Amino acid sequence: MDRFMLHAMLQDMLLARSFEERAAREYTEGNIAGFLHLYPGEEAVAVGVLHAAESSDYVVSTYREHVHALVRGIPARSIMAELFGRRDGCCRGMGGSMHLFDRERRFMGGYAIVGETFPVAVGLAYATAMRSQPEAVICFFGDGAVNQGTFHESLNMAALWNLPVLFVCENNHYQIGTEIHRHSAVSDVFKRACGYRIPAEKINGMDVLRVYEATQSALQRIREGAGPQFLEMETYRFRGHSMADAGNYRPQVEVEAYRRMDPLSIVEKAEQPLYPSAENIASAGPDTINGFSEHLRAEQLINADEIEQMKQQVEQTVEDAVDFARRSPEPGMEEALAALDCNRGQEVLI
Ligand SMILES: Cc1ncc(C[n+]2csc(CCOP(=O)(O)OP(=O)(O)O)c2C)c(N)n1
Ligand SMILES: [Mg+2]
Repeated sequence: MDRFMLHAMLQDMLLARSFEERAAREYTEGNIAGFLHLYPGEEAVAVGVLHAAESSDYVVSTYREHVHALVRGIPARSIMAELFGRRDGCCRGMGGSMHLFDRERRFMGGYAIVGETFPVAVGLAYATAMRSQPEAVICFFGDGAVNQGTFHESLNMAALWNLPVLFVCENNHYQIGTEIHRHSAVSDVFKRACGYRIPAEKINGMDVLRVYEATQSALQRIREGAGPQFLEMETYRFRGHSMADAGNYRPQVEVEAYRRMDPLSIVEKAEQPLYPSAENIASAGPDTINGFSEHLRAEQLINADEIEQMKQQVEQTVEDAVDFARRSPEPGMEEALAALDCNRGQEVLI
């Protein structure tokens, strides 16, 4: 992987973290209403997967989708304005945090219903297959979604029809407050794909390079006609499920241990254990500076000044996004009514 790409990945991870932490602040100040599900801790998944994708691929995501949208290239300004419910947001302020959408960038939505992404992705993949295009559909979902009926129906159809879908499970071990072994009979999520003869792999989702490589190979197989592929990304959210959830059901030691595996700072290539062991916690030490950026520095692929510059750029981008959102007007009733009507008689094959 070239230097330029590594820098872009680091920059996107820094932007993602900063954007989300700022969104949390704006929420507590009352500038963002409704639900707000944040992504800190999981950045390596969105960044690794979407850097391996082509701009012609489609992306479908959940309600925890701001970072997928950002990495896909939707400007921070129009995402922040959407969170603020303003007219200059990517859905003109009428979608909000859980419903980002950008047809031009083939970002086919955040969806609030758990398991809703599967049939949407399969439908898109079917359309793609009918047109014989070398495009893939990337379908993000959480570990909680694999217990929905849509998961099984969609995987079956995708395999049966050899559709170009990459299923990406963001296994952060929790479905709101319920830990995976309490909600799923099989907690190795990737094993479920075997039931539909879909090749599947478990990946360390805290390691952006590993995520990138695994995605690149899976997408290549899809483009060669191998049909659907499945990647389980083991990751962790540092915050609660949403801003309404303090996440107190998790042992503090667990949160701390995962923070020490921060994807922005991870250096080890080895697979991380499913849950942090006592040795893991003890050996992690208090300092996470030996990180992804440290790894790039050690390889002489970046220097301290460049990292500092990147951080400043990211802060400016986020500040500018908030400023833009604040200045943008709210949509009016007429626009809301027009939006309700806009699809009537215009069903199209995308
Ligand atoms: C069909 C349905 N049932 C319940 C909910 C309420 N709900 C919202 S998020 C969520 C947990 C989903 O967890 P997971 O899929 O692991 O995603 P994560 O939030 O961890 O990213 C639930 C149960 C919903 N939105 N849709
Ligand atoms: Mg989860």
